[in-house]
This record gives sequence, C-alpha cells and structure tokens, in this order.
Amino acid sequence: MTLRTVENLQDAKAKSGEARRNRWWADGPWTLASVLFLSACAAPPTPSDALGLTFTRIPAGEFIMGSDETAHTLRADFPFDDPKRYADLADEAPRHRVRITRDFEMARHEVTVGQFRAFVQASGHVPESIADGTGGFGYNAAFAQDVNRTGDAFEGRDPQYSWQWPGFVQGDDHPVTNVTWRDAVAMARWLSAREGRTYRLPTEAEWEYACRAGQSTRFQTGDDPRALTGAANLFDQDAAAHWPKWKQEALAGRDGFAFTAPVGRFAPNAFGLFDMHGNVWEWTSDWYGEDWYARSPTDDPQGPATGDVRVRRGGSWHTWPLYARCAYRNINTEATRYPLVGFRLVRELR
Ligand SMILES: [Ca+2]
Ligand SMILES: [Ca+2]
Repeated sequence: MTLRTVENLQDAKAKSGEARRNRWWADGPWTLASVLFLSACAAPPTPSDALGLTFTRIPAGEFIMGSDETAHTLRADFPFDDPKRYADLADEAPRHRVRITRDFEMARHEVTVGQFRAFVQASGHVPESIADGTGGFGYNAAFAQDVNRTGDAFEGRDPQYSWQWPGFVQGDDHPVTNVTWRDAVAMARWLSAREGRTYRLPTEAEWEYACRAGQSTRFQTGDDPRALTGAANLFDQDAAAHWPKWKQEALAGRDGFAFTAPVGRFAPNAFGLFDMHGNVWEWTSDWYGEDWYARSPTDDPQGPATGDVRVRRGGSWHTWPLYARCAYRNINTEATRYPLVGFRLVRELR
C-alpha cells in the first residue's frame, strides 16, 4: 500500500479508501478452534472520573490477531468489482498469536462531545483544528450529493468545521469527531495528571483484543455482514441517502442514524464495550507498519518504533461493512481531523 499522508486522502481511505481500509475476508467461519484463552465475561463498570468516563476491566489473555482471508472468500460476502479492495487487506496477515499479559481497563464508550468539551474547558487545551487555524472537515449536502466527485466525502479543511461542528448536529452524548491524534493524547495526559492514574490510547493489539472479546469472527455479531444491521451504527440506507453514489456499498437495512449516534445505543460486546464497530473510528497509540504482523512480538506488541501514520480502528457511521471488521486496519497522520474519527481511552491498573 502506498501511504497517502495528505489529508484529503484520509477519507479517500475512508470512502474510496474506506473501501481500501475495508479489508476483509469472507471465508466463512474459520476454524480457529483455540483462538482465545480468555474468559469473555463482561466485568462490571469501574468508578468514573472527573470527565465521567466509565471503564470496564479487560482480562489478560491470548488471541489470534489479524486476518488472512482470501479475495475469493471475501468477495462472496463483500462483492466489489475492484480487486484492489481485497489486495489492500494484505496488512492484516499473517494471523499471529498475541498475548496481553496484564489486565487493563478500557472505556466502555467513545469519548463524547460533552466529555471533550469538559476537558477543553478545564485544561485550556486548544484543539489542533483551531490552533493551526485550518479547521476540520464537515458534511455539506451539495458536496456530498456530487456523484461525480470520487474522492472525499466531506468538505475541508475549512475553519467553519471543528470538533464543535462537523456539519451535522450532535448532542453532548455523541462521540466527538474532528479530533487529531495529538488532541486525544493531550486529553489522556491531562486526565492522567488529574486522576493520578495512567490514561492513554489503546495499542492496536489491545484494541483488537478488546473488540474480539473472545470471538474469532469478523464482527461481534459473527461473520455475516447482514447481521450488523441494528447492531452497530454504520453506513446504512439512511446514510446512503446523503451519499447516493455509495448506496450499493451500504448496509441493506437501517440502523436509525444517518450520522453519529449517541454512544451506547447498540448492544455491547462480551467485554461490555459499546460501539467497537462503527459510530467513530478510534485512534490507537501505534505507528502503522504494513508488514508489522510478520515481525511483531507476541507479548504486548506496541507497533513499530517509528512511522508516518497512526492506526485507527473499528469503522465509523460512514463505513461499509468490509471495513468495520475487527481485523481491519486504517491509518491517518497525527494531524488528521475528520468527521469520522474519534477515540476511546484505556486506563492502566494501579
Ligand atoms: Ca448509520
Ligand atoms: Ca467506534
């Protein structure tokens, strides 16, 4: 894969690219008999903090990270004409054993608009889209309806857009968007100092381990993408009404949300985590390595030592099913801000 680090391709990856980021397999249930050795029982939420984040304890354990589904198997469930969509998923292979050696806590929800506002007001942090004066990206109906436009789904950068306004209405309980990787890290650092605990972004391995929650299937709902309707906020028929050129790629049904949804509106996974599939992409702490899985350490991998782009995971309200799989890897520069990208934090145990 050629890394596109200019920003307007952050969603070329998100759309034409989302299809790129949409790397999947369709090979039916794999026989990963002993994929996990963890107990996938949801722990009760742990006490909240100054911003109202609630966490659940994720037990240490092992899992098989990644995917090596072939284009043949993927095509059966995710039919696209462009074979490149499947070739672009090569960075999910090889599947490899990963061990998470210590329990940790993960936020049950994506960081919300209200929580991010409370952080900004208490800390004085100026979000990057405002600090650099270039703004963010946002929904513009005329822009989105342009069927001849093949790249971005959103307008920007533009100072009219920021975490406060992605071009569509959000309540305080919606996931914050248009936040950069550095904005997310700033919030984690501020909370760490405030609470006397270590808050941070999850590693890519922690994120996938938490998403799978003991399962080896493509989604928490199994392998069939049709089962996602009503189980996650993805690119459904209501969203497709705003981007008619991608109607074919949308879920066949409706999930009730054309844009972001309040966090926690869909069923949690076995660890008690909400919206691991969809709503917003979630930044991880790792640099991206296209061939990283071939040399990644088994215990608590943290990604390559250096890189150009960071990994984000899980898909968003604007994502096609192929790209919302637990194994799918997407990337952006640290400065990227976009209406599809947010984050969730982990908290280390004392
Ligand atoms: Ca939706
Ligand atoms: Ca999410």
